[in-house]
Amino acid sequence: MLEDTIVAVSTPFGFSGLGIIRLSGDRALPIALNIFLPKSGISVEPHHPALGYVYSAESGEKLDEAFLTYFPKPRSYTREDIVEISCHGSPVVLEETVRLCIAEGARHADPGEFTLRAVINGRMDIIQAEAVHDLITATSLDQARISFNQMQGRLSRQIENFRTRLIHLLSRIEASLEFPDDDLEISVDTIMRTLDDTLESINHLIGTYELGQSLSEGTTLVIAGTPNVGKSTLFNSLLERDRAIVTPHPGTTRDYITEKVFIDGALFSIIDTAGMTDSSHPVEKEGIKKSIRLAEEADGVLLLIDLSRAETADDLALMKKYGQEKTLLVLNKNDLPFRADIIRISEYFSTDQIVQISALEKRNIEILKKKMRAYFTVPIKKEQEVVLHLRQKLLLQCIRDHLKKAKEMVLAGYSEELYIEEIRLGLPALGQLTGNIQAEDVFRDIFARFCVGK
Ligand SMILES: Nc1nc2c(ncn2[C@@H]2O[C@H](COP(=O)(O)OP(=O)(O)OP(=O)(O)O)[C@@H](O)[C@H]2O)c(=O)[nH]1
Ligand SMILES: [Mg+2]
Repeated sequence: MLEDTIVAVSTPFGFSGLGIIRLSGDRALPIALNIFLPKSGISVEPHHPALGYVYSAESGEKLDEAFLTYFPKPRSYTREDIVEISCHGSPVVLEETVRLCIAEGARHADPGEFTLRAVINGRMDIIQAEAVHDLITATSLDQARISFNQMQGRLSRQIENFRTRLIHLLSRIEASLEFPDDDLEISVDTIMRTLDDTLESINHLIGTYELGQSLSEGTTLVIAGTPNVGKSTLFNSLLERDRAIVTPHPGTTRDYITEKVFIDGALFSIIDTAGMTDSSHPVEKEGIKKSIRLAEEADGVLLLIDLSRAETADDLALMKKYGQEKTLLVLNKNDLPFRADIIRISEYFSTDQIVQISALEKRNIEILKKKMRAYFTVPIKKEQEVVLHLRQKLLLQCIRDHLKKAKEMVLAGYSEELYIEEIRLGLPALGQLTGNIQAEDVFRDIFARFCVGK
């Protein structure tokens, strides 16, 4: 499969100023020069864009004015010869240019095939390849930063470090078994320390997965409260558009609505719910059940109270229920005269959990947003490593389970042969993390999730 030269459009489909076509493989340059006429003659200097025309040899017709850049192997993304043709971003022109390349002997690339080649040719490992995908699809700057660092190989080095540490441990134990008289004995303390240190680092990485998920999926917040307190009005204010129906009648929202929104660079998934009250209406009842379940599962709750009316038993019950860490108390309708007893309703919350707003007049919405950012999102340290993929987490859990078992065996006084076997069983999982194994099928499976052109 690596013998043929592949081609694809590398920029997204659509009308744009520029669109790039990429060829990779031994015949990348000859194929490109059959469909491209450099203005300066026939020579193309590596790494220097050459201006010219895309043209059809069949009809002799010029199709577009474009730049061609040649990246000879091995200093290219795939470590093969690469040619990039930068045309105008017209889908018709780009597709025709690809067709011309195919007519000259190139093959249309499969999804992710450029990156697959980069991995197979040793330019990057699987974690780095996944990071390329993550960087492109990042939904926040934090996620882009983490992906960039992983693309540069930081997480891969950490995984490689675990592997080297364990292989070193195994070889020391084996040497002590094989040459018992040569003073090579390794103490149980040293074995336990290595296992403990490695386990601690692996557990720490596994623990970051949840943070990774909240970065890519967004922090889920439920807007909860009794009917008519202004939940849907707040939902619309946070989204800055009229998404949910608002009426003066209690019980307007029956089913929940979810929307994603960026607040100060962080992604939130906000859910507007049915007002929680003791309703006997079957539809309302069902909606309320859902609201309660969503609030339990969410990362946080914005509990809304209407300041313009005296607090009800339902309001107080909700405050009691949600007066805990993951809730902000939002006192709404502060444009109207207050009828609620603020001291009484604030009882279950600390002052930094409370904010007064008018969802209708958009008062203090910015303050609420700042509080949401500070209260519900974890600041990411610059150097922090975060596991972003379930695949990575599952493999880390696999190695962790083997190391834990090995540790228990050491403590229970099992023979060295038995517990080193247990450690050895965990090593393939570390290999699979970076792709430090020759399993092309595993690679293909992973890269099939990518888009064409990457
Ligand atoms: N004066 C004032 N009125 C508001 C404010 N927020 C909402 N309202 C009004 O309160 C009424 C109910 O608003 P909604 O947003 O539908 O309330 P809700 O909590 O979603 O109601 P349900 O879906 O029925 O549970 C509407 O008439 C809104 O215009 C506010 O800050 N000030
Ligand atoms: Mg509503």
